[in-house]
Amino acid sequence: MEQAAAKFGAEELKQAEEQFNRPCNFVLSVAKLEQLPLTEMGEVAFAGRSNVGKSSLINALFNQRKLAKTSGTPGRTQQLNYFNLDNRLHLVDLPGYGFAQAPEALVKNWQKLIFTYLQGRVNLKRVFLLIDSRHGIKKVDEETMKLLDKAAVTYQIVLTKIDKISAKQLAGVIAETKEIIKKHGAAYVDVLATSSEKNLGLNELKAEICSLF
Ligand SMILES: Nc1nc2c(ncn2[C@@H]2O[C@H](COP(=O)(O)OP(=O)(O)OP(=O)(O)O)[C@@H](O)[C@H]2O)c(=O)[nH]1
Ligand SMILES: [Mg+2]
Repeated sequence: MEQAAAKFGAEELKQAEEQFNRPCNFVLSVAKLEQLPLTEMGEVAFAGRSNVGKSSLINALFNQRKLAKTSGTPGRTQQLNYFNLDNRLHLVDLPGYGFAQAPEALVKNWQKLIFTYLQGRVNLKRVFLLIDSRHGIKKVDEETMKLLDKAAVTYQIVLTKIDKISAKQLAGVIAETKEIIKKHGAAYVDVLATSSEKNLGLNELKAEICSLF
């Protein structure tokens, strides 16, 4: 399918927005795979480099400021954080990858946790792979994409922080991103463009999530 042009109609976007106004709450932080919740409930996960805006996006989706902890310091989220939306689905905030300033052993530990989770979690319906719209897809992101292709986990690229770039730059990064996506078997063709700060593209993302459940 081509472009987000009008993938969802006004009514669908409104319904999706309403779904996300339902009660949401933090469930638990998972530091070890054994702690993953045993549940039938489906989930979507937010992955991406440190500081790309995963936690901010989850807060913006829930229309809350402090549900997921955010920070200007990369590496803020160090565990898999589970949030429950209306007892229907879980949103999972993942620790960022590609952040090397923490002690090496710690970094290795998170990465193992994230990647084992991404490859093995049956409940996982889709991964939203966040990419900073100012930088586009980097090598480390492509490595994650390859891993997701291999694990056959469907993932969708979500550009973040689009309030920081011009419309022209955004069009450029979307075009570049779509070219890269073509090389990846498990990547979903539509690219979403969002700003948690300025509330842009959030209803489209909500509609994508709702369409999975
Ligand atoms: N301008 C702008 N800044 C944003 C946006 N989203 C996040 N930020 C900022 O980016 C920084 C990192 O945001 P986080 O949400 O903590 O990033 P994260 O991906 O969860 O980072 P880790 O937990 O370290 O992996 C914070 O300073 C946010 O305020 C956005 O849409 N626009
Ligand atoms: Mg975070």
